Amino acid sequence: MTNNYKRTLVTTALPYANGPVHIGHLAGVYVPADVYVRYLRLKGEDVLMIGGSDEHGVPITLKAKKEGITPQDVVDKYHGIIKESFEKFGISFDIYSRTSSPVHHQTASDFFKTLYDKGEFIEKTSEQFYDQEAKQFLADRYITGTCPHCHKDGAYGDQCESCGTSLNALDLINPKSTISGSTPVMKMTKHWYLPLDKHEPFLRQWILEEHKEWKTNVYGQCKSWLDQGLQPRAVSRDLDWGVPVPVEGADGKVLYVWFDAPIGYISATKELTPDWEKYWKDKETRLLHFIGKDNIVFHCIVFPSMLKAEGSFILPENVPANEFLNLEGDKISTSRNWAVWLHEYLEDFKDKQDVLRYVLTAAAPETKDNDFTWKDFQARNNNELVAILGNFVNRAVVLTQKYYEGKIPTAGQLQDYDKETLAEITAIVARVEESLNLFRFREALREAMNLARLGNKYLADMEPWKLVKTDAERVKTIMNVSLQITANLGIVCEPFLPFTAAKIRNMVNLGSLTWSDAGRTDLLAPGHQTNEPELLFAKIEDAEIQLQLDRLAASKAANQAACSVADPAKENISFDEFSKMDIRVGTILEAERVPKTKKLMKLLVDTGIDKRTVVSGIAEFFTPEEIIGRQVSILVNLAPRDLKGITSQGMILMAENADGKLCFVQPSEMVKPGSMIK
Ligand code: B3M
Ligand code: ZN
Repeated sequence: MTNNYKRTLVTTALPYANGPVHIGHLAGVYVPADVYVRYLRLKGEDVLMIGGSDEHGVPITLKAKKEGITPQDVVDKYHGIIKESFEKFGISFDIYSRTSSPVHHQTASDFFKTLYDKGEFIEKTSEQFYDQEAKQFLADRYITGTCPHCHKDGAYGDQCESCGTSLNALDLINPKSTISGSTPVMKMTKHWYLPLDKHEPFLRQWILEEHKEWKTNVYGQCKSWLDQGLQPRAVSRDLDWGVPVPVEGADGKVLYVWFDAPIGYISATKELTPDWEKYWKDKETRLLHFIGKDNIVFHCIVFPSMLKAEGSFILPENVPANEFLNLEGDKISTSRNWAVWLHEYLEDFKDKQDVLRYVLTAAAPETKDNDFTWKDFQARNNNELVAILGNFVNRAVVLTQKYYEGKIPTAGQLQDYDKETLAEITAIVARVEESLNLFRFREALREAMNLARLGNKYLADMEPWKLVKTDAERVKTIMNVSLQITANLGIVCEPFLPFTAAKIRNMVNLGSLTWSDAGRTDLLAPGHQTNEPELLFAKIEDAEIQLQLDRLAASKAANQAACSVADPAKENISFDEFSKMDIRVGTILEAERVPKTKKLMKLLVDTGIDKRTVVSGIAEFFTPEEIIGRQVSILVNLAPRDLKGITSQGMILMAENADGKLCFVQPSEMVKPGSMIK
């Protein structure tokens, strides 16, 4: 990391304004960014923290459709909710803007125009998915299908959320329109592409050689992208919501949301200060992007390529991306309502913002995915915040009130243990600082808590409440040392627990402290008046936790119910009737699509009895290649029928999954063709 920078610009991923924010957002991006920025501010550095809502793209228009309102209504509603949640949690943005702002539209439009004029795009007319029912091209999240990488269903046209891979819609297996559910057709359309391949040599040098210090998860993802080889990426879309493409012949086309969103960082800085260029165009500015792992490619490869192509901007110095936070062992999911929403948390745990900030930092998914559990939340509050930090500060301040009417006592002759304790304050502060500089926030928080542990142990060993009866002079020294630790906690806790740190500083009556004061052992002069103690943390009871667990259980139950509304049972039949059906295991030998149909596939099946032709309605779900050789269940004594001029002799048994996809009913192990199903 370069140390000779003059200022730092911290950007935080712009959340889509299509829903409220949850603990995953906070843990992955906003709490770590806020910790870091507060730390730099305490050091007196020139730093800006930029945030805002991402208000374009398909996530917004899909939500609008679902709620029956306009995209503008959607973003207005959620921008407000998101902004308020962040404010309440003390996320200290210098500006929290939005990409629907006029400044942003202008900035993004100009940026595109500059690249266009410089010949940095490739213009290409190609076939794209088109929904004939909805009469619309299917960009990004308007299309879903099976991921070509991890083979999970539900991947979007631009990204698979299961494996995090950024996708090209045309590579999806079994693509489906999310608007009408129909299988899309191909239609010609013109778009502009950023030739990432052209920037590959530069990116290799810049990331793989010059930024070996990036976090391993970030560096590794970049390397794997670069090793796979980069392709040109379309930066425009056929949509009516977004920043219009500012060139001739681009009616009905807008900038791709991932093209305009990162430019939002620039627009927001512009809105904030007329001096914005010094943050974006001066080599002595250190640009840092705080993001989650699903955004790595856009911030490390795509956006830097855009900035490089433009030519006048600096590039990020580091991208400290986090992995994902899970909730009670399961992936956080908006659609399944498997999340802890920030606005709901605040209703249940009023004034406990710092508790969540603490838990999310202590269990941050810094190097790997991590799990948030309510039990851990409770335990960390009760055993760490209450028992260690709260307890220590409370004892120090209460005893000072009791013995000295709140005035700092004068320390006498220091004993070895006092000296060691004071020296440890300085050492701990140095370690907190070292970890913060490396973006290791969990470690930094653990060290900060060690300061409270140090104080607790010191008080427990010294027992001033006993000693006061026999050696009141000695107690003055002990209390002085304890209070110096307390004052230091008022500084080192500030980045992590801003509300608590402010209370601590208020109790010891020290207003403006800076990071350079941390580690000092003379922060409180003898005779200095402290204030009445206030409670920092309260115990969280089992019942409060149970309430949260019950709420999650209700979510889970609702989801399961929604997924399994089974058809009612049919009328009973006799065994004789059942045994009339001759169902066998067969093997598919050949398969081909029936021309001019969407659904039908002609199969040649080895039934063990014979080899026969069956027409099956599975063409939307499988390619011929992938089903040849597969064992299936086939009703062989169904009367033959003609379908599109082909005689179908039997029926392949299929089951439908939750997404409406048909799946084969197969024996659990290979059996010989002709085996009866009975
Ligand atoms: N809105 C994706 C997300 O919320 C996107 C981030 C934009 S950052 C420029 O994960
Ligand atoms: Zn995938």
